[in-house]
Amino acid sequence: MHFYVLTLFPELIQTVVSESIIGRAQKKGLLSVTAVNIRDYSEDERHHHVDDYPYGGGRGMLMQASPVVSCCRDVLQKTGAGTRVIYMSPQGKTFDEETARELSLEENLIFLCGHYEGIDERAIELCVTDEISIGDYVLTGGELPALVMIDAISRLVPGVLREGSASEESFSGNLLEYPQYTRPEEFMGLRVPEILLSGHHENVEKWRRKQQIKRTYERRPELLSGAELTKEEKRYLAELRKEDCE
Ligand code: 4FV
Repeated sequence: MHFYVLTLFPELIQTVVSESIIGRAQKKGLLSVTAVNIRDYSEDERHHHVDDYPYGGGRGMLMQASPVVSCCRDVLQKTGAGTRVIYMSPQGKTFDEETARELSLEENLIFLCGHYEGIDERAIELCVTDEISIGDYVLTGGELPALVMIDAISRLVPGVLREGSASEESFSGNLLEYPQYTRPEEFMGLRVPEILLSGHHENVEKWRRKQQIKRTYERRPELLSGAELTKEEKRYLAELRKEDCE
């Protein structure tokens, strides 16, 4: 899988993706991340300007359409015209695990990182296939959102994580993850739940599912509608709801 990040801060991207799991995955040839500097496509030979004042007034500066479109089209030459071009912005569809799974099936992905107050709308019309937001807050640039998405997508690429570890976790099956413990058995007076020391795998599995249902019910009840629960688990959820009403 190949990621292309169109940005005014290529070093920021290279620094982060050369470390840890993504760094190792690149060394193993499982994926690649290429940062492309939009400033290299500025029409302004002398100062390489890429921003200008917004028509109609208003605060801040905007990225000009020309360097963005030239940069994007140059990368599309390499990846092919059908490549998805993702623009990170608060106006986009909110990113989630399902979107990460969908995008992890692509061969190439292009991320367009805005800066200043954003990008001239015409560049978005001409280049962007998907506008995605990582949350309802405003950042100084699209680089961190692009890195968040590359991280979430990369760990779903076969071979990047130890086999199977991506399958039983938060949002897989629409439930939050169960609490986890490691040595020592007692820490500052707090003990690991006995069930986890029992070695009785089936009971451990049951306990973990109950913990997932309880946590999801307490913290993200809206997720439960999409969760597949057994009859016994539905009874347990009903008990939780009943306790709540008492
Ligand atoms: C953002 C978000 C975000 C807006 C203007 C970059 C900034 C600046 N991107 N999810 N939230 N982008 O705040 O994706 O250009």
